[in-house]
Amino acid sequence: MNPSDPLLEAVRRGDARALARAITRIENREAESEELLRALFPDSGRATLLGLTGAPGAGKSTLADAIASLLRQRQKSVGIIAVDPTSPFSGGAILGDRIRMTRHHADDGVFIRSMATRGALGGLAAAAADVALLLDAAGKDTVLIETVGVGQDEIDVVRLADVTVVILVPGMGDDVQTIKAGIMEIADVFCINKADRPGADRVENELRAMLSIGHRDDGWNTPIVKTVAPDGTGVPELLDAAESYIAFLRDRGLLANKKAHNWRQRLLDLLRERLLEHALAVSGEERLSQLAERVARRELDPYSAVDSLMQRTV
Ligand SMILES: Nc1nc2c(ncn2[C@@H]2O[C@H](COP(=O)(O)OP(=O)(O)OP(=O)(O)O)[C@@H](O)[C@H]2O)c(=O)[nH]1
Ligand SMILES: [Mg+2]
Repeated sequence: MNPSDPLLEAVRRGDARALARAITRIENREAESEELLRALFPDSGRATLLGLTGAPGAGKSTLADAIASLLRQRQKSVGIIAVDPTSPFSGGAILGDRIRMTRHHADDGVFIRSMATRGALGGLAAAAADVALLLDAAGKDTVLIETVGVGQDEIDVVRLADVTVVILVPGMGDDVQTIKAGIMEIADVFCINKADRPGADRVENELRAMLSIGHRDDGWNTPIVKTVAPDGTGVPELLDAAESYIAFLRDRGLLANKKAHNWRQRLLDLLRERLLEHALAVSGEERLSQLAERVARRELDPYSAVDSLMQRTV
């Protein structure tokens, strides 16, 4: 890509329309998007990536909004990526995102984008990671990545964050015991949102009991912060807790390790995607379909079918 390409220049300036256009390219997996990201890579690496995950309706969007407002007061620019693997809609606003888009819409310092498409190969987590890189290169100081915490997809999404906040709420049936182990393990900070509702103290006690049993490998004591997102109560403390974790990692020289660990995962994802693309390009979709039909007719076992696809590839 030409270094003086107007789109590249506009993205670097943080121009919202250029960002929207670039993200659409990433989502549609257009060939130029890779060139764009390659060219922008040297500009990235400065933003703090903050993951927010929790059950549907836990208040992720409202919290992201409140955090963005606080960061804006501190003259920081913000990108928000709302990733919803359960929604078939994309390319604009989903659900509550419309509301905050109007709230921050006059402010160039906040860029918000919802993502829901699943690429044929690679998937949503990879696309979200590319968008985070883009916003980072566009000069956003903090990139908030909001995702519904229900399955592997969202665990993949938050894995790209420097710090992950897991949001719980009182009385939604997601008692601490019933929360998926995978989600609990990725929490660097716990947020009990809707603390204005009864039962917040109970959730806190259960969490404390749970945290007192296990210890993290990195020695971090996972803090618990109570918030009421709509009026911003507890949001400064939540941001402090997230920033403390990053400082903790940095002070111990662990931040570079964590980033390398995350990149290792990304590289594996990219490799998987490239190899698959290559294999399918070499063998052809038709050959794949033929083999699938033969397996379905029990003429061929699936392992031999894959072997045959591999042999053509290498
Ligand atoms: N009482 C109370 N309501 C809250 C609080 N935070 C959010 N809400 C409300 O909870 C509802 C869901 O909030 P969202 O921010 O849309 O939640 P979300 O987690 O982004 O939801 P999805 O994106 O649909 O998964 C909204 O009606 C909010 O106004 C809170 O601290 N207290
Ligand atoms: Mg939301």
